[in-house]
Amino acid sequence: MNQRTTGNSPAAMLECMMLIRAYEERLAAMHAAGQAAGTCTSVGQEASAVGVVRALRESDRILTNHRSAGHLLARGAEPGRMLAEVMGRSTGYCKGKSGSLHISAKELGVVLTSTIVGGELSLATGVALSLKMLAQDGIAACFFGDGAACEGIFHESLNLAAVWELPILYVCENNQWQAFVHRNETMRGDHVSAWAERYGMPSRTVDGNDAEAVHAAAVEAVATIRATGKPYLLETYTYRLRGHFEPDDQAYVDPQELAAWRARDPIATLQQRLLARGVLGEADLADMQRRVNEQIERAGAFAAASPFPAPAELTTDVYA
Ligand SMILES: Cc1ncc(C[n+]2csc(CCOP(=O)(O)OP(=O)(O)O)c2C)c(N)n1
Repeated sequence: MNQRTTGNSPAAMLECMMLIRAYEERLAAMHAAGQAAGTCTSVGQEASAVGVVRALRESDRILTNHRSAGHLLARGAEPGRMLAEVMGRSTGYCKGKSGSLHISAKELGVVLTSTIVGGELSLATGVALSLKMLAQDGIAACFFGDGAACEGIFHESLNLAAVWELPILYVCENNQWQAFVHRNETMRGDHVSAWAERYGMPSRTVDGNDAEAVHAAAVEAVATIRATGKPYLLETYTYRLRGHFEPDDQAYVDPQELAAWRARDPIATLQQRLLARGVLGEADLADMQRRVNEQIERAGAFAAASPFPAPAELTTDVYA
């Protein structure tokens, strides 16, 4: 099921978040079993991905970082083609040549996954410039981490976007970690959003573990960009519940901090809320989980049955 055009209701967002979790947990298990290459998961950050992506239009472009599976799946990517990509199969979104760290999907408007930390910031700013110069419909949405925000490229990009009045949504997924370094060691203050003020750019921090709050904030941010043609910085304050990459025993993480954020798991939070509101019953949740599991099973079978690229493919799609 391609969920691209359906669903920014809380229940639809929840199902997509459950799909992202199941996809990444499957991928981690496959890596542990030696069946797939390594990956960086976004477990714990699903509300941020779904809440923002489901506020975008089809004509909008997405540029993202090494934790991109949630952004792609929220945009409607097929889990089978994503798994195939990570497993190096020719049916993957980039014909099996990108792996998880460089995956893009032109047909979904996902221009780039950058594994160069912060690389997507300047490139997304360039995409926004081209949208403006060509008078095309749509805005650019750029996902990056708090670590990327500590790099010079963040400041240069935001300054230029503000001065040139570019239609871009910068989304800082502040997940508290920058590989194995806590953000307390690399920045003063808790919030990246405050830095936008220096560039005369509107910004906001939202609870990144609350899908409905993220979505409402993203809808407002996107509407502001469309109305003004100017950039906006949205910070989703969240937590990376798994390690930096697979495998990672998280021995460097404060167990109390981890436990506190686990208790605020964005999926369990939304499930409980929708149950309490009477929007969903336990049977509905079980149905959702069954559909998600079936999708991931089909995806795994599709990827495993897909061929590797032919040797002649080695030098095709090479631009430089
Ligand atoms: C330019 C560059 N420097 C360092 C790395 C190694 N590296 C990969 S991910 C990462 C941490 C990035 O932190 P953040 O931007 O907060 O994203 P997160 O991993 O927390 O999602 C680092 C240092 C890299 N890939 N690129």
